[in-house]
Amino acid sequence: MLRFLVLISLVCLISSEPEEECLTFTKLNFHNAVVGTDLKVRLLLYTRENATCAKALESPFPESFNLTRKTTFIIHGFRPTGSPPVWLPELVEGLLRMEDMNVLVVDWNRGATHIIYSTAFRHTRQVAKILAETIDQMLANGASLDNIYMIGVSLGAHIAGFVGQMYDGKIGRITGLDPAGPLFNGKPPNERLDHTDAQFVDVIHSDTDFFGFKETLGNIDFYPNGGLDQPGCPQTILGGFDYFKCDHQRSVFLYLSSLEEGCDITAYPCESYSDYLNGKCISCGDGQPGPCPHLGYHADQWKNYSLLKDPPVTKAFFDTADEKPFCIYHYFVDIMTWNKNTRKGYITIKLTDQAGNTTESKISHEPATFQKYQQVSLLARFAQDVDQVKGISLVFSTGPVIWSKYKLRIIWLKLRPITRPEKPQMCRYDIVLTENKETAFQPILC
Ligand SMILES: [Ca+2]
Ligand SMILES: [Ca+2]
Repeated sequence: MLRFLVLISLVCLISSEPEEECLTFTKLNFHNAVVGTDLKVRLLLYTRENATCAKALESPFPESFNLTRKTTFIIHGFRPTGSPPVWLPELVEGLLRMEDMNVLVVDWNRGATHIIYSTAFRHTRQVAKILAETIDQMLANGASLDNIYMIGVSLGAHIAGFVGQMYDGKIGRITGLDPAGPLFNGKPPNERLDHTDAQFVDVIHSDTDFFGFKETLGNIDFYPNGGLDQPGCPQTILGGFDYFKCDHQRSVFLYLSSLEEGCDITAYPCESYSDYLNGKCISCGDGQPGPCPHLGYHADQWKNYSLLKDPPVTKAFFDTADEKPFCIYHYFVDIMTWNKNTRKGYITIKLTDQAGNTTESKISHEPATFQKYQQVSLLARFAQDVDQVKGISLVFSTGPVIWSKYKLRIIWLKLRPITRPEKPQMCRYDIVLTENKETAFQPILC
């Protein structure tokens, strides 16, 4: 009996398929970064059929590489510690969930891993040339440039730009996630990513004062929270390594949230962040009503609007929450007052739903000026939304004082949902606010 069992196991062992090997991203360490690495580029192919187990993309191409599908390249940046990017698996998985496509992870960890940034920088043109060789082969096998999408992070964004340039800007789309600033700031368009490098170029700037590029680079440039620093990121060196990379990396996490359901980040075309904060840019479409651009994967839905402009360049601003999923909800608060004297100050607003859930607005606008019979529109931004507004409470303040010296007499107030315009507008008439005292009331449908 025992012999029989051994025989059966042996037969099974011989007839079973050899286990498929998955290709993984090159793992290096800080020692490699100190010694430095020579450039080596590997392409890891993921499809819905092998969403978690990459195949090497080598010539001749494997059968699973279906060139009638879209192909998305993911190109990372400088790797000062040699570790694989933490966001990589989530990005691959999210893209494959959105669309039946080929995802090609461009692993140039050997070449990007170095403690000296300028060494990694010097490899960028070479990486672009190697990618162009692959794209040439793809084209020879029936692929179309329209179907090529490149997502480049930091240095990777400029690599995508170099590739796009080689095809005269005919590749479908490039997304730059906080494109690298050092050694690129101030450079002419042919030495960096720019809006002529693809049919559509969208860019997220999340660390313009440190690792990121300062000026606009794409057809649409998104500046979350103004683009310099991100909420929830360490403000001091006590935050450790995160202090250096958190703002920069936020661009990737914002993009990732666009691959999730339930929280579309809306951005507002505007000349400056302060104009956005002061509520000057909430209607999209440059005079004509149009949709507002959405950050991330669906940014290309705004392509035709951005290309109407001359030059085809738009800056878009928005605030985010300090953690996943980052989206916030915008409302306009229109107020008409009838005080005899002009009042300057701030309004804080709280919304309550039937169940008693409350959300409070973030206010960082300049003090508003309330003049008799003149409408003031304030932009209120909430980290959470409530489904049905049952209660509103307002506080009027004139500055860092605690007294209740002034009153603000409101003839009417209107709450207009901007992020979710399908929600009803709520109104209230005849309210008197006493400085620094909370006034709560029930609104009615307008
Ligand atoms: Ca360029
Ligand atoms: Ca910063």
